[in-house]
Amino acid sequence: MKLTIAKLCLFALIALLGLSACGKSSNNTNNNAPSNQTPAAGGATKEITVNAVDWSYSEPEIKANVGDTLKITLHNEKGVHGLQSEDLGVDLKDGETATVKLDKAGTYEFHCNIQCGQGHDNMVGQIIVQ
Ligand SMILES: [Cu+2]
Repeated sequence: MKLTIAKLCLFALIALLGLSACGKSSNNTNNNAPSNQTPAAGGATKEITVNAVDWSYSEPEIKANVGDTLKITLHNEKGVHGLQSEDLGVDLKDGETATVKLDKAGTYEFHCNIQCGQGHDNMVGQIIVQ
């Protein structure tokens, strides 16, 4: 007797799982349609070398799209400078490259983080992600 009840329960369980599996697969078909209509923007890899002199950057404004990957290299042309963006987790010294995935739209400031003299505070720029 106990065995029969257990078998019935098992059968009911299998039937329920089967039904829910069918429900899920039909939902997936519906969900795929709208996502195909809105392809993600960006996705390109952008390579930029920023040349630093006393006291400015050659690329004070860098523009990119959401979803892009930015490869940013710092090259010191004159003086000793750094390039840091806390928001993007970038901290470069001369000759270094950082690779950043730009997931969120926004304006990200960067600045020199090596005390380089009287124009140090002018060494700022921004990365604009649209
Ligand atoms: Cu500086």
